[in-house]
Amino acid sequence: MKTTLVYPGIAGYGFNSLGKGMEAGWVSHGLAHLSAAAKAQGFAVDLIDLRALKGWDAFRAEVLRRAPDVVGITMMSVDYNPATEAARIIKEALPKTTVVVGGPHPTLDVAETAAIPQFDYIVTHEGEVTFPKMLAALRDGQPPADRVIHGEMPDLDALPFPDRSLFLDEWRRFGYTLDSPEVPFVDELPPPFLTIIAGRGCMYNCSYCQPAEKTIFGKRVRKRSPANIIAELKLLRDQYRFSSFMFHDDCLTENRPWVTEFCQLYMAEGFTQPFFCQSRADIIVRHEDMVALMAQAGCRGYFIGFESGSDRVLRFIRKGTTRKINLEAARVCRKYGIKIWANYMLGLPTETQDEVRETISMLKEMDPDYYSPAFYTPHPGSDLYEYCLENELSLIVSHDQYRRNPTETKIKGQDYAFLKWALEESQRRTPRHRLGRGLARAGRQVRRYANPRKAVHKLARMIGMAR
Ligand code: B12
Ligand code: SF4
Repeated sequence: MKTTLVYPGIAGYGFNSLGKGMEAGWVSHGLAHLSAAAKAQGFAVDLIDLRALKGWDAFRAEVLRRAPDVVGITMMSVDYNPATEAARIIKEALPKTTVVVGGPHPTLDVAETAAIPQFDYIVTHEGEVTFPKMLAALRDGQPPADRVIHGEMPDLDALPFPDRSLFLDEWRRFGYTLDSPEVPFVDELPPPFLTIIAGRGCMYNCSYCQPAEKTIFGKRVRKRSPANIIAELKLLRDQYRFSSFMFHDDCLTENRPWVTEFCQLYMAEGFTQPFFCQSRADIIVRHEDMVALMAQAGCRGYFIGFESGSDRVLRFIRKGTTRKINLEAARVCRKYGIKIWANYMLGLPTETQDEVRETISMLKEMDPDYYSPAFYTPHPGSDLYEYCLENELSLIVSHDQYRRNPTETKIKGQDYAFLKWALEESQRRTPRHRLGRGLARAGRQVRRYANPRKAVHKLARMIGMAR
């Protein structure tokens, strides 16, 4: 009984994109967990990662070569087109193969997923308990009676660690050799770099996101214990000698006792590798001592969803923060040497140009280390998506457009020429900030390479005196 999992994440960079940034260089923890759970029950599992292939002909050839009995496809809303095309090709090439789909989109829009006849089974919610049970039932000639199956919620600490080799072996087969298991993305996180996920769900209620997460993972946030994470990190240290890593959790810092215990264990076990995680401005301001502890343990950066510099817009999206809190959070991060990866959105429904300008001025004042702007994109499963549908505001015509990248028009009534200007302006540093950053970078050059000439040149470039 052979099982092949399919990762269809090519909506962003297309085929043959492996290694080109986060979207094309990170493993899917969903599939890695499914693989580990199925292997633990004795099933043979491999992977076809569309990002590693040259095109659909190559996919068909891979499917025929492997001839799996069961294929499991994961699917975010943005993956709908490649995931359905993959299912179509599988059924055409191997009509007897059972195709199972799961992931965020099948959970959030069961009806649309069920309308695709090539999906024999649709598993909603979490898959680690249910998928191996399905495989056993199929192997024993007793296929499940229902086409749509509600996945059982697992005990996270009881799960085997995610099977990274599923991805890494497959990538290696395609000649992808990097000095890192996953693609690093900032100077502060040197290779070998890895991603890890400590829990599921989020207790907050931002309208552009929820209730999607609560629908998929349940209302209560569940975390692996700090000891369980440390055990995985020890294994990863032995296997990959990682130099840095990043937590994928939606908001790692929401559970203060968990964070405290993790940091203490991390330091006690002798880990010094730097890491990034996601946090929120209000948490950072409220728990400065926790920020200090995290910095001491090795946290070098927070991804923070500042989203807007307008209090009216922040209320509208139920962010639970204010412009003042956003700015204060940035100050706290600076104080403890934590880099700021600023996520923010432009072109939200009801947002005026004056409010967009408030976001620009907030970013100028904040001077984040990394800018991560998005044109607001309505995502299925969120309240703001429903609002956009009810008010006929969505300009999205294909699932491929469910990307936050600021390249396409998304919302009726927004002036995208203005938003493109805002996008650039929001990232333009003031001369004072440019100079400050030039000095800091030059200092780093001197320290890192002991090369004062290079450092002086870098500084001259920063202030526009050299090319
Ligand atoms: C890490 C992450 C990323 C990473 C890595 C993604 C990856 N390769 O997994 C990066 C940064 C690349 C990323 C990018 C994007 N992401 Co993202 N991401 C996440 C995040 C925070 C964690 C994912 C994760 O590992 N979860 C934990 C695992 C265990 O859960 P899981 O993958 O859902 O899998 C479980 C079940 O769904 C199910 N399952 C999944 N697949 C299958 C298959 C079968 C056969 C079965 C039986 C079961 C099953 O079983 C799994 C185990 O229980 C989630 C939010 C979240 N907390 O999940 C958002 C999330 C998945 N991302 C989201 C979005 C919107 C995006 C982007 C479109 C954003 C953008 N840039 O525009 C891109 C799209 C990338 C692409 N495919 O082209 C949305 C998806 C919403 C939707 N309606 O689809 C989420 C839910 C966040 C949110 N609330 O908005 N993302
Ligand atoms: S946007 Fe972030 S903080 Fe808000 S509900 Fe979603 S995951 Fe939680």
